[in-house]
Amino acid sequence: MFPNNLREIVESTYEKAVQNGHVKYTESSSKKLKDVHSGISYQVTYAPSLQSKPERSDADAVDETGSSVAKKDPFQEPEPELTVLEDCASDYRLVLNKFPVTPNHLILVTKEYMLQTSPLSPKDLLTTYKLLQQLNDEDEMLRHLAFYNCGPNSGSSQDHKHLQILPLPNRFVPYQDRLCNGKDHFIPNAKTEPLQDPKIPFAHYAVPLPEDSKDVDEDLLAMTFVSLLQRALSVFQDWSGNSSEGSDAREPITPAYNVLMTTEWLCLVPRSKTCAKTPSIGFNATGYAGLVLVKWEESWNALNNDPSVVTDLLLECSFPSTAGTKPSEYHY
Ligand code: B4P
Repeated sequence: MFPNNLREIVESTYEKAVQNGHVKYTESSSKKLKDVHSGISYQVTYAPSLQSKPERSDADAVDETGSSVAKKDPFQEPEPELTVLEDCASDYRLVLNKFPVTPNHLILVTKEYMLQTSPLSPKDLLTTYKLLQQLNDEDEMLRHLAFYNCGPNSGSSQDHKHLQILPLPNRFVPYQDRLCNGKDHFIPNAKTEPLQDPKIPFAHYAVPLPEDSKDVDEDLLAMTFVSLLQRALSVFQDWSGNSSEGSDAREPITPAYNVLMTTEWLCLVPRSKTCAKTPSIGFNATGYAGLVLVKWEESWNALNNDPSVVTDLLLECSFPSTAGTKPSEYHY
């Protein structure tokens, strides 16, 4: 499906693009932290130079004359210097992230314009899985995380459908690894719930993927994804007070979620908002693997003083865990 030397192509395209200024790499410092209450390991990355980067805006941009111009879609015609594969499984392009904090950060972009609010298709899922397989290197202990920020509250800033792929930090163990380790693949159904770590306070729906990659195909990934999406949509249904429980009606929240995938597991996290207030931190899907990007010194200090703050902030931007509760007949 992909060239055997894909990693070399990625690395050489990246090095060239940094040298010629097409990739704007952000310097940062990182620290590993552990929240002993939830058991989550975090890698917190501090990048103060991103403070000046504007937050997501749905308004049109303004040109030098002050006139409104339509927000540009950077994935419509990706810069050739950032393009790793012009054709990826016919429907996609593989490009470098123009503003990475981690080297070799990739984006899988649909050739045809599709919305970032649409669910992942069977082909999106299998192409991503195959890319992860191709990029991972057991001998070098190199693993990758793929993620999809779906909907504005999930931390996405671009509306053209795209998944992202990041090398995981060396020896970093996301909590999903522990949760899924040694367990067989299953498709959650009315009787079997996806895995959630009872010590983690926010909702996170995980399923181990088959150990033998030959068993992984579009159908298996699509059925697994849909079963996780059903759980996430039920969270929004309950939130708006439409469930049989008759909880007080609340302001509805537009459904948004993060999808996280490695070759070992698939995980989905329903999201309520992008940014936590105090201390101020925005999260995309990477946060829900334990990789946290911090732009402000006050936030960096607060997390270093007490890593359990990260878990509290992740909960603030998502929903409480549903571990141990059975779905009702009214759920999706
Ligand atoms: P989105 O899904 O829409 O947004 P995002 O990755 O959350 O990044 P955002 O833009 O909100 O930036 P943030 O300050 O949170 O993805 C769109 C992606 O397209 C972005 O990654 C953007 O860089 C990229 N892009 C925009 N214009 C482009 C162009 N012309 N060509 C190619 N790519 C283009 O984060 C700043 C950076 O750090 C982002 O790259 C983000 O992905 C990365 N990041 C965030 N958390 C991280 C973590 N924990 N570890 C490593 N990197 C992290």
